Amino acid sequence: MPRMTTADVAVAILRREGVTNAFGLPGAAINPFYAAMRRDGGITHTLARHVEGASHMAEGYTRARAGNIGVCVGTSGPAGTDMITGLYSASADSIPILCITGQAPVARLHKEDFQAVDIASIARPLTKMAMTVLEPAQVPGAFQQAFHLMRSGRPGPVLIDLPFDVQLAEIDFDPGTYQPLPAYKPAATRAQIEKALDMLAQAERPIIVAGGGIINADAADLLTEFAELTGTPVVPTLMGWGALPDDHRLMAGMAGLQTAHRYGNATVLASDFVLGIGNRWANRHTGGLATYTAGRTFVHVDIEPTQIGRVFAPDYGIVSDAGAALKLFVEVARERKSAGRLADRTAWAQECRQRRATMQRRTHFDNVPVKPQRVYEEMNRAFGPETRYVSTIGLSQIAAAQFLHVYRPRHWINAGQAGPLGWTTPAALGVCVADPDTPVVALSGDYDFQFMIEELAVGAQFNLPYIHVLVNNAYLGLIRQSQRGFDMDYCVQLSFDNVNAPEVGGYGVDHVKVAEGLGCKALRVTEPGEIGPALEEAKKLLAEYRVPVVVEVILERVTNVSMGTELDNVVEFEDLAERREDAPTAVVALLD
Ligand SMILES: Cc1ncc(C[n+]2csc(CCOP(=O)(O)OP(=O)(O)O)c2C)c(N)n1
Ligand SMILES: [Mg+2]
Repeated sequence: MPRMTTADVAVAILRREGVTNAFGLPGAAINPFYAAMRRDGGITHTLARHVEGASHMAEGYTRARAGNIGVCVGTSGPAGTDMITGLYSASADSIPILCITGQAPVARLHKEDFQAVDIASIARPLTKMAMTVLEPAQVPGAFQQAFHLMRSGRPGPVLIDLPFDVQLAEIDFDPGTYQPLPAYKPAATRAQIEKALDMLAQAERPIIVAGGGIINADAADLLTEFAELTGTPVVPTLMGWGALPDDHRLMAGMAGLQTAHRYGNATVLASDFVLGIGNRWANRHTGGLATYTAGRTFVHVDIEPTQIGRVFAPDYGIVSDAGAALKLFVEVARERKSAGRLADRTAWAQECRQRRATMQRRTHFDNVPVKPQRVYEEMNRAFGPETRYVSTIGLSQIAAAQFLHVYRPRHWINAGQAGPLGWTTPAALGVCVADPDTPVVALSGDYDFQFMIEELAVGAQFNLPYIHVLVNNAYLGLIRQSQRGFDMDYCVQLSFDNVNAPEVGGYGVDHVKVAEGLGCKALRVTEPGEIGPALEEAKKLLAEYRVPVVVEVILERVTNVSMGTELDNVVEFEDLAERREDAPTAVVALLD
């Protein structure tokens, strides 16, 4: 039996579990683990500039590809606390990441040792397991259990904290016979699917609300097949966006208070039956529950039993992995179709499509300073269906969801629930590591961009090329808009006269200089007509230099983006599209 340090055991297990990449930064207390990674040589390590960045890189890495588990590594004390935000956003969006931290030696844990913090207790509410491994012989079991939990049921993150002496202790371990534990995924029964389909058959205007669970289960094709078989229009949630291509005839638009389409909300309100699959009735999707649920029957399919009924009581709940449920939905629907037992939904689907073709927001503005809507129109022209978008939060992200197009699962990568500012840059880098062959376009407001701007150097150092569209309004735009309710504009301005950069015209930070200083390429545009050419130029720079390329668009300072409090009370601030030229890149052409 080979005898090895538990740090070597941990690395051997990571390899056996399929890990090829890690994101992190070393410190003294995690050096034994780094030494083991070095000895092994099979894990590519990306050195973050901030440990929170490493945790978001791990999230981006997981979110980009089915089956991936991002690993982030840091030392004891502040490294673990820095990664707490990543654990939060991962757990909130059901994303597995494994966070590994160093720790003070076991005998000194209670002595207020240098950088000794009880990270497992801090991480516990945000993880499926958070464990300081005190016994060396427990290390194999801890890692084996970590992978089992991350993959089972509702996916989520795990933290394993390794005291310095535990990492160095030797145990007997045979990597050759190590076997990952099977993941537990509950599956719907045929009787349950039959019942749900019976309920759907009773409806006249059914829709499917497709959540991120479908993406997690890698079941987008099954969703599409089921929607097509039954002719049911699909409303993806923000986390499910891309499960059905935006140009699919049954794509009915997104619903919600912010990241939503007018036609998506109208279709939800017109429906009489909602089949939610792998979704969690997020409050910014539902808005007020009375409006959302009135007059509708609900079936809710979710992998986590305690999610059923958490937000409101559905008429029927099924505990199942989204993929397993959809497989049966397709099977039974196919049988019913060949028996002539499926209702014809053509008229209802056509009605939804008609809404899509008539209820559009205007994107074409020629104003200087640029209106944000125009940026997305230009992005739609410049970036094709192969593009993967990464964004976090703010007016920038909300408008992106309203105006951009997403055609494939995992091509809208967003920290949907937690929305931690600064997430975009490191997450985009993690996405680039996971899939270097697909073009990545990140989108940030100026504040999100400034939060973890140092991570751009990681992209330059490790040649992780992507385009970062930066929409600069020199404002905490979303918060400025929400302060209208308090009749104030307080502590939300990012503008100042930059003594080194009068050319930024009072917008404060010179992002171009900072990005260049960090080893990236950067362009700034101020006119709407310059956006398209700048995006094309960015593609060239990216191909030539293989580093992140920032395209900053100077926006008008104040724009209010459509949002509201209820699905039937979303406030529009701009003229709506009336002619094709008003929304020239809309997927469904506006009916004249
Ligand atoms: C860590 C953190 N603090 C505060 C917030 C609240 N918040 C949400 S959006 C936003 C402003 C974002 O500004 P910017 O990135 O410039 O985007 P804009 O809304 O201007 O497009 C703030 C402060 C947050 N999401 N995360
Ligand atoms: Mg801003």
